[in-house]
Amino acid sequence: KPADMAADVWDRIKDHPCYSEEAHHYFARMHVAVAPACNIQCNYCNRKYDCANESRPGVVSEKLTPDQAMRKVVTVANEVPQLSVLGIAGPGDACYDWTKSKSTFDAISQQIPDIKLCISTNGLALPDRVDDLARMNVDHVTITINMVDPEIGAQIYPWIYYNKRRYEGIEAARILHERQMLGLEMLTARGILTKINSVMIPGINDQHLLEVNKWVKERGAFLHNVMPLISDPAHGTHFGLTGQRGPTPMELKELQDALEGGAKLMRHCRQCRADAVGLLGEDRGQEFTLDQLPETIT
Ligand code: CLF
Ligand code: SF4
Repeated sequence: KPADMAADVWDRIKDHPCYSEEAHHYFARMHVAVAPACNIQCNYCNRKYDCANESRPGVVSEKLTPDQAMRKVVTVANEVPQLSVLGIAGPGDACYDWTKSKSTFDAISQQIPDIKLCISTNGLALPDRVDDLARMNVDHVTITINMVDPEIGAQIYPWIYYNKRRYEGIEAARILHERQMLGLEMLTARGILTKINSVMIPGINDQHLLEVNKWVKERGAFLHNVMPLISDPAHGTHFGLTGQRGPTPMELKELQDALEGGAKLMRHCRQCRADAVGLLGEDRGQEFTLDQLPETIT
């Protein structure tokens, strides 16, 4: 246990592969892709990926119903002894279509009471879900926060859908920003551990992420994970089409080094798919596709 960490916090992260660098060598996570829809548009999204909210090569995740997700988790739990965390991280937003995420968590925690529940969101719907998350003992929440300045936000998010209407431009980014900060503060007030994912977009928010780091640290974020934009025109992302490039490994490392001393950094993220299974960096998802799952769980 790190010397500066409280014993109860260590207890809650020591078998979570994303929250503890040490744990990622020994413990596995799995994602169930039960969240198909999203309430915002990010210029880097192609709706195929997840916690990292990224676009990467590969096949589209198989979308699951809560019942299929439950069968998948029980099957994986029987075959992957290192499994400790179940996450909902896409391919859309896990807090938007709440019925699906909530019934998935309920069903799974009934079958496997000791599995840790984890969720990843863009934050827009988050404040409305915090009480449910606390009640379901979800102890790990990731919010993707790419800006704290709506002027910068407007270059990343063309629109959001909120309170039954569509907002665009700076107004949209301001609402998203306010909801993200509110959600983070509410989680911190309830003692839920939070991780902030930020996508580093050169020329748009790279230097600004120093500011983001300060804001989230002040609001109690447990970890800050800065990830490179992966923008490949072949995947049809907006940034791919406009020729926006991602950072070089050197640029990413320079920014991470500049962030040292602020909110604690995560440096071992592997930008997982919405249906990833296994240790970080290992993806056994293809071993557990729907056609390979048992019809019923006994
Ligand atoms: Fe999944 Fe995300 Fe939970 Fe981890 S992934 S919902 S916090 S269990 Fe982890 Fe993957 Fe990086 Fe995410 S390595 S993309 S940080
Ligand atoms: Fe895509 Fe995630 Fe952004 Fe929604 S929040 S548009 S799913 S990257």
